[in-house]
Amino acid sequence: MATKESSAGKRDFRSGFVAIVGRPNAGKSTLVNRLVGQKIAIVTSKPQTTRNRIQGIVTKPQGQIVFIDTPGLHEADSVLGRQMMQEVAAALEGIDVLLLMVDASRMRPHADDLPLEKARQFRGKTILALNKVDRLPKPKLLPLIDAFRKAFEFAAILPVSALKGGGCEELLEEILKQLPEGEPYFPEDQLTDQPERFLAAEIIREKAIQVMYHEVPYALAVMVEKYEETPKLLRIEAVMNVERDSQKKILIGHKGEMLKRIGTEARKELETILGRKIYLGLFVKVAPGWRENPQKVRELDWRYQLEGLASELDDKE
Ligand SMILES: Nc1nc2c(ncn2[C@@H]2O[C@H](COP(=O)(O)OP(=O)(O)OP(=O)(O)O)[C@@H](O)[C@H]2O)c(=O)[nH]1
Ligand SMILES: [Mg+2]
Repeated sequence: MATKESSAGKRDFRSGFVAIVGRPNAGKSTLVNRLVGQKIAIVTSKPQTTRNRIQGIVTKPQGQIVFIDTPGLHEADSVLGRQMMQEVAAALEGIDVLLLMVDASRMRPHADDLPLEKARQFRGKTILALNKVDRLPKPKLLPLIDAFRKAFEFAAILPVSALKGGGCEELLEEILKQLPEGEPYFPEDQLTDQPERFLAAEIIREKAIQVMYHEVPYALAVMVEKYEETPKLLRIEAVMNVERDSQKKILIGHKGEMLKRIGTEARKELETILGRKIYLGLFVKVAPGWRENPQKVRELDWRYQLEGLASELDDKE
């Protein structure tokens, strides 16, 4: 009988997995960072920034939500693009709630069928987040909600601003309502499933995308080759792979200025996130046409690298 109270308390706790799916640039990664309260996913103004699914874990007294950030939905025209769309499909497996996100500030977002198609295929509870409402004139909001309501039977439609934070608490509450009762999946202080060394690779890629233009951001893949704790600092060495010599030249810049700038910005941000002094060494390599090479696309994927690291450790034992 003594357990009655605690088990009753437990019964109130909800937990589950929620995939965030939408077009590139809708603000999915911005939302995950905002809800988790720390940067775990990179954000840029250019579409197709996220390439892998990344878990962001939010633990509240009422429950735990494991968000899965995903690459933006698009018609893939490369091996990399198809792999990104497979990441979205994999993210949808076994989730409790689908969180569809659209950029509400765009022209006629309700006329875009690709995100709605995902919702139709999913068949489970789907919440719609209308993002970037900070950029939407108020009179436009209600007609937009109405149009989406007619297009699909959402469990809820919520206007949010992932950037400014508006509506985000309400969104969390609504998601928690839709989750089943259950135990947390992760310790309450865990924020992501992504190892630090891959966050480091992503931060470097973000800084490069921010200063690059044309095709260079899309042709870039960053691999951390060394990640060593020394008594004084964390030593990171990373290779930035691009597809062509011309892209390598742009990335290095005049007298190496561009590379230096990317390195400095990445190091500073990583020092803030990881709370350690960091040495960051950056190298640029050409991996010709890697986005069209299935083997290369696999090798440059952090999950694949993680398997490699695990077997390296096994070999040493
Ligand atoms: N004004 C405004 N901008 C936003 C909001 N949310 C995100 N953004 C901006 O939209 C751009 C894209 O944001 P991301 O979070 O990278 O978008 P994403 O959906 O993850 O994009 P992909 O990874 O390419 O699929 C960035 O410039 C963000 O700052 C918002 O609520 N309001
Ligand atoms: Mg993203």
